[in-house]
Amino acid sequence: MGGELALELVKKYGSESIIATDINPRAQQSLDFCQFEELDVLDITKLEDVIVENNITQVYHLAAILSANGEADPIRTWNINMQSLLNVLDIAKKYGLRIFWPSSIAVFGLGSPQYATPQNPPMVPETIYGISKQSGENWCNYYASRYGVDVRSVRYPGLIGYKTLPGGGTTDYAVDIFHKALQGEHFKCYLTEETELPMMYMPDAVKAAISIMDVPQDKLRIRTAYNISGMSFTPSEIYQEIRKTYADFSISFTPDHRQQIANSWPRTIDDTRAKMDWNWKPSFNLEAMVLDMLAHLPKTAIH
Ligand code: AKB
Repeated sequence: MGGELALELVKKYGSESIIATDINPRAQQSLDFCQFEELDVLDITKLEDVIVENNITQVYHLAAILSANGEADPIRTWNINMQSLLNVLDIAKKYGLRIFWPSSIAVFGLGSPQYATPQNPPMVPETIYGISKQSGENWCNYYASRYGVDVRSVRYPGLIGYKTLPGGGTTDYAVDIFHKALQGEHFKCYLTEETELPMMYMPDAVKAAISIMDVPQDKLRIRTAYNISGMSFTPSEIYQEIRKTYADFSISFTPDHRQQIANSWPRTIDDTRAKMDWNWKPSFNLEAMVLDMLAHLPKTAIH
């Protein structure tokens, strides 16, 4: 999501005002439209230097290990996801920064209602990623109420975009499926055909981040993270939508370990509070998203 968010921020504030950072220096190649710093978010000294030297006022802290990859090394996932957030919150407290930090539908678990999942149901996440996001939400709320840190967050569903390949999430199939359709290959889906999950098209995800950062502070009554909804669909439904353009596209379903994670997540999300507090409204449904993906993907270089 970082590259697409940085691009929108450049359109809004100009390239001189935006610094993208990545632990991997090669990321700079795809971020040549703004400033770039090589940065490991666990390195709090360098993080502080970059912020102070460049008079940074807002930080969008996106770095995290996602749900499926996180299970391979839970302690590393916890350390990276939590320590990076704590570094950012501590520096925000010191310099009065405004922070965006994304949470996820992974905060919910088997005990949460699966349809129209409300803002604050029982939440016992099944993955270490979900545990880190839920703890992160509580840290954000704590820094906001105890120190007045202006931190803002949303619970993203699976994100679908054409500019980058997905990176270790449970919802990644919904991006991979487009690449297979375009390459004329058979798609082996790792979830069952009826596994419905909440999803969002990348332009809506970027819009959510930028618009929650623009809302006057007193409108935001939730400082953990807001539920936000885009669309919900099953593998079978997105396949049928893609087949309207690629009639010969074929699919088979062989659930793996990611099925268990998906089973513990909501099917649909109730985002009433986000609508009420900051006028959240997504622009893309399944049909519009598929058409837009298929229009852009063939022309896009994947990094
Ligand atoms: C994942 O699948 O891990 C992410 C998420 C829903 O947060 N896309």
